[in-house]
Amino acid sequence: MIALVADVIHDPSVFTVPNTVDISPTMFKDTILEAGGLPITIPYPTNARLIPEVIQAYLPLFDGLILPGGPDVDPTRYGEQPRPQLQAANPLLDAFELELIKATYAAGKPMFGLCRGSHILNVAFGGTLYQDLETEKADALRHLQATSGEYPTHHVAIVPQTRLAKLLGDTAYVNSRHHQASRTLGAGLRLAAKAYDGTIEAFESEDNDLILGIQWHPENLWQDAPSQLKIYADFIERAASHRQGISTLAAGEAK
Ligand SMILES: [Mn+2]
Repeated sequence: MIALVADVIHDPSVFTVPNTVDISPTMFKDTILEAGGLPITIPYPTNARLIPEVIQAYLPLFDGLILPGGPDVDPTRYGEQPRPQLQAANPLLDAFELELIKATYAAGKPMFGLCRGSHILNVAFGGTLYQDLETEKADALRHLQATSGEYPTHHVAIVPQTRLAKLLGDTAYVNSRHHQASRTLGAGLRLAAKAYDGTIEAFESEDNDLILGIQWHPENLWQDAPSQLKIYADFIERAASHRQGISTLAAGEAK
């Protein structure tokens, strides 16, 4: 069972106040199923005081956790004040995911963060972010692609000897729908891929196989580039292995 954190969005078709819905994008459901997993969406409680007990109740239900894309992370979470280009954050989602990441890691269950999900994962381990790549990083490529998101628009160089390199080889052609990025990596995380402007595009845990963060969206790429599905399949295999008490430290052994 793979848990997917739900985001909350405004929905004008809902005739109540607040008129919001808890959602996870359909492509995650379809990709998890395609890669051999079973998805379950977990919404955060609107009452923040319920977060700890809700997380403890969720934990035994899943084997792996996916942190999907979403709003900007509140920069005060990584020691910065908000710059003008920062977009709306969701402080409740930040609070829920940060606590969920710590609890999931302590429980020894694999986590997979995509886009914002990789940012919150990095911040949870003490990493920092670019609040806005275009204005904060010199000579940045276009990472917020104008082309429809199922098309790849830039290449990434994958670091040899990483778990990701075993899945994809030394390069990948990826989509790019982010205006933020990881700037420095948190404790225990190592670089796994970068764009040609140096932007961190993937990272993974150094001493175990529990963490993978990716800046692109394989769930929109595997239909035309089947190797991208391996990223999900590998994550789901690791989740199953840990459930059975088998630690697959392949990434650590490769060093
Ligand atoms: Mn990118």
